[in-house]
Amino acid sequence: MSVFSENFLWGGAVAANQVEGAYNIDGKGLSTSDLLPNGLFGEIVERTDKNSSLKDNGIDFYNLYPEDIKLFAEMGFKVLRTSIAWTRIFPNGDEKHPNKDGLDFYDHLFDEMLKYGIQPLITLSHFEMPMGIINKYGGWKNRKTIELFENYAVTVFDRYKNKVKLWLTFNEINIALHEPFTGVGLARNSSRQEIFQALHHQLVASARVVKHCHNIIEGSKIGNMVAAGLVYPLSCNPADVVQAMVQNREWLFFNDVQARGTYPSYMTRYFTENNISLEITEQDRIDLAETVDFLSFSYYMSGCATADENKKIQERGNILNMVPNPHLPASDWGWQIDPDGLRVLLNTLYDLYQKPLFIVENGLGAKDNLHSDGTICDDYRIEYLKAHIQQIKESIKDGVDVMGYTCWGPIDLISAGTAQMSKRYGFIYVDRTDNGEGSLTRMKKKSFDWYKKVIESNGEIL
Ligand code: BGP
Repeated sequence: MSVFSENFLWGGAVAANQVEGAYNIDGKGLSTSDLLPNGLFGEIVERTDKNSSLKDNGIDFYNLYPEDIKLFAEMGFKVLRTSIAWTRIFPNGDEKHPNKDGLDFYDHLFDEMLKYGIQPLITLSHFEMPMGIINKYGGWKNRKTIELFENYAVTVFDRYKNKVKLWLTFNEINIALHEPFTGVGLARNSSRQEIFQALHHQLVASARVVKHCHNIIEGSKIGNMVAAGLVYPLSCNPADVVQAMVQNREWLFFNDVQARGTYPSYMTRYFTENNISLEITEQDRIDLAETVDFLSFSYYMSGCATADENKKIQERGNILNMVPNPHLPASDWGWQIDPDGLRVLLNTLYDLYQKPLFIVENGLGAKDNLHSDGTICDDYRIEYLKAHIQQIKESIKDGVDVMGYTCWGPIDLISAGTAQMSKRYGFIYVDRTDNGEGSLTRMKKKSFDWYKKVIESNGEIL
């Protein structure tokens, strides 16, 4: 018998802005992602016909999704995580009526998944919001954005209530602390006061939407999503241990609010010491009490924390700045690989919140070699995923309730951080280069059959 439950949700995860392309087709409006041709940390550019980006066409999932979903089905996916581009439904964010073409597109997409028995797991906002809301209302710093987001969420809940039962509110909600433009639609030089107020609005919006989801969709489950920035103390010096505790709270705090329904007490101290004073209404407090059904997170790597200023060599990782761990190897992009960290993380989250956990992103971004005979031997990817799934197993044995695992990028896509095609995560290779050349042909990598077996054996054969 497998350690994984019979209905364990195996699958993969992508996001609209990294696969769909069709950035201005069928009435779609401009989103924050369309202004970041070089990725999350690149320059914010004004959108003109001249400054195109790889994301404009992505991997053309907008047109090729039937082929891709067929391949996911062949691997045996039980679930596929993707997002709805808010700007396909409300191009500027504040229209009275939704865009019919946008709604139709997702109807067809979800039908295609359901045809193969693949459950959609849908993120409402994955690194994109309408530029219309930023230009007119100032993004999430304005309370009005809560209402606009609710209206969008209610529209899609109503529309897809018979097709989509699993939802996530905001992708990596903690990104705003590192990249406020993508996170909350604010300028990069915004103050902590402004960012935390915007985040407060986002947390209230998330809680309100959780309530709508429960009311509108029978049998629904909705979770939050945080980038897990797990750090260990760089040494056993107690000062490093304290520093690690403080740094871990920077991302745990979001789980506290979304799973427990109130701000944790340590944030009171943080706000006071940093002269941050949030406007929180009585109604906000009531709204926040509606908590998520499960916690979800992305996990790619861990890092270290130190109190020693000289050792704080900040290396830019995923979205989080961490001190490198001398015991761990790293990916081609310098992300340190730590399967054991996943067990630490799952146990920590379960001990703290006792809610089911869903690993909705995990994977290895690597350069792949396409051989002349059309094969791609991505043993390094298999090794990475195998080691991580092994640690999920250990966690389940520890008693942790894990609902599912959707590894990141089951098909090659445009990377979020650097907007590159060459940073490949997929079991399926896509013929496209960083220059935008290529036929977009899909090809199975060695890992394709491997993952198929993992799912077939419910995690027994790794
Ligand atoms: C997370 C994002 C994803 C994804 C992933 C990998 O932060 O939620 O959108 O892209 O990281 O990052 P990258 O694409 O930069 O390799």
